[in-house]
Amino acid sequence: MAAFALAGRLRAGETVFSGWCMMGSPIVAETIAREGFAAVVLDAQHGLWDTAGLVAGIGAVHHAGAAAMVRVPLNDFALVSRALDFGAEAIIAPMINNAADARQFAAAAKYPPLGERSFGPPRATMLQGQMPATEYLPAANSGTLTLAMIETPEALANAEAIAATPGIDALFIGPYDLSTSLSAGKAQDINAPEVDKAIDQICAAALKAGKIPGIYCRDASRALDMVKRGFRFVTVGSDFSLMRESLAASLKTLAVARGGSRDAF
Ligand code: 3PY
Ligand code: MG
Repeated sequence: MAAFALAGRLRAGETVFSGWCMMGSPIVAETIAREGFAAVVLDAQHGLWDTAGLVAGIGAVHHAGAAAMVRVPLNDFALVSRALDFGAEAIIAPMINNAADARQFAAAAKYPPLGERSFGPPRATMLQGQMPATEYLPAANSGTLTLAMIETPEALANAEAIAATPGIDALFIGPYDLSTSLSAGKAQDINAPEVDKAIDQICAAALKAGKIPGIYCRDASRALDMVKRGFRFVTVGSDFSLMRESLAASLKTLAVARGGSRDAF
């Protein structure tokens, strides 16, 4: 795999689809990568990843030919630098609500003069083909990506300022939190008109700043719709949801064949 391939493709204007892994298992992450996704997000916010799992999972995804990305927990800016040192090629940070949050995120992810990332990436340089430190240092700021999640009314109001923050490479919409917060906790409806309008507004804010618009999608058909609306980094399903849907479909087939009973397969 070419060095920093994911950033290269997205910065060149390509559209990239990514898998999403919550189970905290390197083999599950690798399986998603081997099916052919260009990237796999290891979700350490709501998923089950611990530190050792992330190190192994990032290597497994990389060796399967895909870019490993990590979603860090809320406000865990220490893990931003650490996951990049482990070899993640992109970091997704949840609930980036304003330009100050965006600056904190960029500071952890980018080396000076853009940020304050501390230098020490032996695993990342190994995964990038034993790249010497003297090559990694000047290449890493553009070779790795920061995706700021827009998930609240405050973030929506500040989307242009967040996108314009130096060191932020992409806006990434979390439609479920966005719908929850826009409805003040009354609903989780990602198709509600106010959510739909916000989605277009956030996409436009990213494009205006010359940044990458990204969004989380539950399935492939919604992912394709979002690409038509201008998104270029689009995640498709998650290991939990895909596994449950596939198991439910198998059980339904068995139940139909057995006259409607779901007992004792
Ligand atoms: C959201 O929709 O809120 C997300 O964070 C997607 O993972
Ligand atoms: Mg969220």
